[in-house]
Amino acid sequence: MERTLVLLKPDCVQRRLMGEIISRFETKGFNVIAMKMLQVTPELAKQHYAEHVEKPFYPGLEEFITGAPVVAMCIEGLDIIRVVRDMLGATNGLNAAAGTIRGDYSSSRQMNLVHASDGPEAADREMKLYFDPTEICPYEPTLTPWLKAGDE
Ligand code: FUP
Repeated sequence: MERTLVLLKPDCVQRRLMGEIISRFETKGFNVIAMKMLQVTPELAKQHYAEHVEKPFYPGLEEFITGAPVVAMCIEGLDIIRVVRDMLGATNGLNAAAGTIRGDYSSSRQMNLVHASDGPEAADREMKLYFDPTEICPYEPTLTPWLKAGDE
């Protein structure tokens, strides 16, 4: 089992797409094990996007990500980091394949609705940025035997 950090960005909240997108992860079979709404501060934005802080597009990105509430989620499942990135699609919604979240709902590079960690180290770092360990609520879903064979 693997965990990843998903952020429903301000455009997702403002466009009333939260339920639709959470539903994609739930119907895929992933476990939501932590979730909260918060307003990202400029300080948190700089930590989250540390690798982009010096880039020319960063000021606009910070203005966007701090401009309305976000929903942070920790979700759990097999190979979840890769699978969720695949479910999101390419960064720019105009390039994202049809059927992916960004491909279906976004026409923007900045307003691409959802963030998800891009590897195990990022997932670990980002989960700690948004959640205290006491806020993570793992559980065994009763439908596990109907999601995959026992030897998978
Ligand atoms: P992703 O891993 O798909 O979330 O994308 P990146 O880590 O490459 O970029 C982080 C965020 O910066 C993306 F959500 C979009 C935004 N971005 C811009 O706003 N302008 C750019 O030129 C590049 C990225």
